[in-house]
Amino acid sequence: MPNICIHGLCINGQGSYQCYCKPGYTGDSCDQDIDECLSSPCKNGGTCQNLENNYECTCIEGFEGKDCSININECASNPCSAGSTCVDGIASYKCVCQEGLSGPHCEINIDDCESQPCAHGGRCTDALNGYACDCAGTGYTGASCELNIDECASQPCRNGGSCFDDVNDYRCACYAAFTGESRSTSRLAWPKDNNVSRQYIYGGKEMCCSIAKAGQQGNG
Ligand SMILES: [Ca+2]
Ligand SMILES: [Ca+2]
Ligand SMILES: [Ca+2]
Repeated sequence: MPNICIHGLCINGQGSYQCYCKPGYTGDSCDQDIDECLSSPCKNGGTCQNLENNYECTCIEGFEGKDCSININECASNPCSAGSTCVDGIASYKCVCQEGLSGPHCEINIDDCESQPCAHGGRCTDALNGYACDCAGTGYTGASCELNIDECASQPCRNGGSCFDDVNDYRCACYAAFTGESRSTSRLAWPKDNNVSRQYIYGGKEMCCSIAKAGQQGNG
């Protein structure tokens, strides 16, 4: 006798029979495979394959799971440099860099010295989203070497001499009776004071500190 219930169990009755189908089959003779793909169980563009009492999804790139409902976290491997923010996408990721960094993985430290921010010949050292200026020897100070140091602050001109600030230097206007060691011999570089009691001397330290010897005063 042929099997009347192809994928099921046949129960004999009074002049009749009843088929009880195995899971996944239907029909009077349990001959029809139920298509589990009809309910579209595969999400996010996955492809469904009908199986016996089951289905199988083939996911597109970037998704996983029985129903392709899991967006794979491409940020899990921490592809962006430290301090940057990784934004997960579909089969992709994007790095949002902190200030001062650039590049696909925020791996490039932007050269903040490129704009030459250190004035007056100060030496620039790049940092993260900033720079440091070494103003040594320039006669200037400040974050960008923008401030002319007041060399008169220490009041180097003695005996009533007037101090004039210069770059990395100062000059004193001395009364004629006084002079001092001078780095520069260019006394002529400065106009003679109409008040003949003073002469300008360029450079030097401890200016106007001593009484000029005969022959040293009033030249020029
Ligand atoms: Ca993803
Ligand atoms: Ca930088
Ligand atoms: Ca100065």
